[in-house]
Amino acid sequence: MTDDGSGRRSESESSDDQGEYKKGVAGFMQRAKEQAKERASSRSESVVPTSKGAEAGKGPGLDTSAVRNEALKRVEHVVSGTAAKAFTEGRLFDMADAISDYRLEQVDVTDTTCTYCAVGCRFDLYTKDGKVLGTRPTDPEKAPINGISTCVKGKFGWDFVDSDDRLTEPLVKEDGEFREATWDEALDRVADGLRDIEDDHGADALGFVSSSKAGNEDNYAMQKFVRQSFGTHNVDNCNRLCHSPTVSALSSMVGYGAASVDHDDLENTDCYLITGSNTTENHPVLATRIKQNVLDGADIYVFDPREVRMAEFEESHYTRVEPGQDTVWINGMVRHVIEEDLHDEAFIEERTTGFEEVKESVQKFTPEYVEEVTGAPPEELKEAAEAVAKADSCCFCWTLGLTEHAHGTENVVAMANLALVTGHVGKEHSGLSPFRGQNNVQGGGGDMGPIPPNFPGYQSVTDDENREKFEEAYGVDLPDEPGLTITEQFLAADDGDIKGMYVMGENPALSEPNVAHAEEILANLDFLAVQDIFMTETAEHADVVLPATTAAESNGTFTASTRRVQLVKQAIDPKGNSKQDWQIVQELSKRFGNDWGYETAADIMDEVADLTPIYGGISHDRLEEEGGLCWPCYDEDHPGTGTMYLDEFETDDGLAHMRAPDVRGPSREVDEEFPLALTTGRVLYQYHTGTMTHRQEGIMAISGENFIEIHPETAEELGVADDEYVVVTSPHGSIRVIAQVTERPGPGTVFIPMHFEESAVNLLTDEEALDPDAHAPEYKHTPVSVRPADDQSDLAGGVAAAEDIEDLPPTPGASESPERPGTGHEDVESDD
Ligand SMILES: Nc1nc2c(c(=O)[nH]1)N[C@H]1C(S)=C(S)[C@@H](COP(=O)(O)OP(=O)(O)OC[C@H]3O[C@@H](n4cnc5c(=O)[nH]c(N)nc54)[C@H](O)[C@@H]3O)O[C@H]1N2
Ligand SMILES: Nc1nc2c(c(=O)[nH]1)N[C@H]1C(S)=C(S)[C@@H](COP(=O)(O)OP(=O)(O)OC[C@H]3O[C@@H](n4cnc5c(=O)[nH]c(N)nc54)[C@H](O)[C@@H]3O)O[C@H]1N2
Ligand code: SF4
Ligand SMILES: [Mo]
Repeated sequence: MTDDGSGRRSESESSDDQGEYKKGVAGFMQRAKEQAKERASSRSESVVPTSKGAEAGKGPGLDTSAVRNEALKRVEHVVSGTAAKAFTEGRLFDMADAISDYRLEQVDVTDTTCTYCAVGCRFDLYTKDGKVLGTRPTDPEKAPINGISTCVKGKFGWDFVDSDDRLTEPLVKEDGEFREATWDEALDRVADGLRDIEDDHGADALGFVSSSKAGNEDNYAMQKFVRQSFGTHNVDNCNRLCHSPTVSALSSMVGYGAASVDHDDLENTDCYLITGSNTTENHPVLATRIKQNVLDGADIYVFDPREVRMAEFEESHYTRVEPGQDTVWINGMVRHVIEEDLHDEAFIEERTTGFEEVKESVQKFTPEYVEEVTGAPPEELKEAAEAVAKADSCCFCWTLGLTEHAHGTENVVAMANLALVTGHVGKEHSGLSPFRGQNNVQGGGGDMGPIPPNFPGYQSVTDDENREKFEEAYGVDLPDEPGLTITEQFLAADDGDIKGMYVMGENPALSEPNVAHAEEILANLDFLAVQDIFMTETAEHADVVLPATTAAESNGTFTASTRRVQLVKQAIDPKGNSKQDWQIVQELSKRFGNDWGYETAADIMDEVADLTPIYGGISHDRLEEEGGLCWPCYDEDHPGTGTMYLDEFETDDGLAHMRAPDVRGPSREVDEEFPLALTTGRVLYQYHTGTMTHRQEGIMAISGENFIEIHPETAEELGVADDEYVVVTSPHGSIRVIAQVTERPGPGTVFIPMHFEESAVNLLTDEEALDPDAHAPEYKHTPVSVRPADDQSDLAGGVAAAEDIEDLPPTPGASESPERPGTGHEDVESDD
């Protein structure tokens, strides 16, 4: 670490480093260019893989036998191959040259953690004069999760940091227009705005949204600000829209709403059951690790309504299921396991409760019944159930395909039952593995307590002892009931019960369900403050906009999907007058009479450790020394916990509690008017509402346009052709997108990604169909109709709210054939 308080280290600090640097960077660039030239002649991999690992077999700890090399090449291919397609040779050479140009001068190198997804890859950021030049693998000891690999976003997705339209000054709205303001003026306006509402309507008329993109320290600060200054628990974040059903099911069944496995378990298990996860596109580096393990002999079973790339992987056993019916096929597997006497009786007896109830409840889910409801062929269901039960170890992996339903919690209950009945929880290389989403949704979105029911570390607000502890620490009285979740905050705002909101690092104007309505709600608030790195669709409605720093300009920690807490280090100075999230919140807190006096993010982590048993032994110093720690880590001598529940579950009686899931299908079935089931999600190149990836030219060139996947049979019935525009209509609105006719979804199911504001898929989704326990929306099932667009003026411009569908004016110039960017769809299909 250097003395300037940032995490930067200089490559020319010591003569040893200097030598290594020349050899390192120069050699790396040379190899990259040579490889690029070699590959330029072959179309599909026309550009360079940039990780050392792409030179197959040279990674640390890897066997260099020919077989192994071939295997590694195949798995690395996904990562480097897609990177190759996303970036032109010119772009890569620019980056190579940018670093080479500086090679005789000082280049700053900072080891840090990726800002995109929760896999938790670490790497070195190369920076110079406030610009991110590129990334390279860091010391593998500091990156046990990814070693030398990163995906296309982690590798190249950094242009947004230096983007011209970054927010660099606080902005206040005057007569409907934003103007720059000093920090003092902007923060005073925020304090006054919030205080006025509190005075007139009470603190419960305020809603706060914290950020899973920001660090643990930022989120700790946010929840403390909300609870201490306003005495409310109305603080939530995007975990609600994502894995809240996972948290709700697992916390009641096994103790913590988190993965029970660590990265080592995930890389070395004997069997995977993966469902509702497009792992290759959304957790790419993890996907390569899984594939490598499968090539080494592990079994893999994939259940998904779409034949995602993990399903196409040669070694995968893939079963297509209808969307929205997961409890049915999972219960069917539980039934078959018990029927075949493959359940783990000793484990069930010693470590669980509820088996008889579960056994009874699954009786009706015969393979034939399962086939009728979900389409899963009986032989495939039985084979998967038997393989999972017989495997020495097994990881049960899921993401949003299970959770984003109006019955997501029940899906996860069913999945946890299967894992428990087969005895695959609480032992090495086995366990429950929800792949978490945002870079820091595990830590910032949950562990740090910016959620209505819990203080940091899942200490319930309804428990008197916990509450007293935090009341004393924060010097306030706090309610003994949970506050409002984000989805409830929007519904309450619609009813006039929430009057003001503060949104840090979230873009609900695009990511909430039924966004036409969500935007209307944001626009009608008495007061809205937004703290972001860009002027988002949400920020446009704000009274005050506060400029935050990106991960490249911040110090702190992110907690990966596998509960591993890792350092994030400041590599460049904040752009303009932007500040780190916790610094902004600390300044604001002063205006409510609470002077926290934190000087660094490390100070905040020390306070977290004091108040939060599962983070009790975590400090920035230890993380620097040990490279990362998995919670629970109770004290300074505790080594952290990789595999959880080895001895007992974290429930009152130490046992896992199975229960019969309540089996419900989608809240609204398809019908004559809306005959197709729409499921929504992501593509490899893009990230959520696009604030970061839309600023990356290379990405936009190949994945710049929204699309809908339609099965050929369905397309024929609808009279829709590949690459032609269609209008998609739900009970909430319509959008116009280009059709990609493909067998990836089944007949009757269509898929649209969530990344594009001009034809936002959330104009179609429903905000009232929520999971009753977790309040997650039903993003994975919306009944829709699809028709060919009449001509190019039909819904040109992309969108219409339900009431505007009848009479749309033609868009000028829309009849000319537009130059369109790619959808990224073709490339994804041909990879692998
Ligand atoms: N490139 C990229 N990576 C990301 C993100 C991103 O925006 N872009 N976002 C991050 C975040 S926050 C998250 S939460 C994760 C999400 O990671 P995923 O959950 O993998 O993301 P989705 O694309 O929403 O994919 C959901 C999967 O569920 C399947 N599915 C749909 N409906 C059903 C159903 O009813 N049942 C079952 N069993 N499966 C179904 C879909 O076919 C798809 O395979 O990704 C993270 N990683
Ligand atoms: N239809 C449909 N909708 C969905 C989903 C789906 O599958 N289908 N998935 C849901 C899920 S799982 C999720 S997680 C949500 C994601 O929804 P959001 O969280 O709203 O999406 P992002 O675009 O990631 O928004 C993050 C915001 O944080 C800003 N930001 C980035 N870094 C920082 C930082 O360090 N500090 C601050 N202050 N701001 C920062 C970005 O500019 C951006 O505006 O979407 C949900 N919506
Ligand atoms: S897999 Fe996730 S954490 Fe790793 S480089 Fe890609 S986006 Fe970043
Ligand atoms: Mo998410």
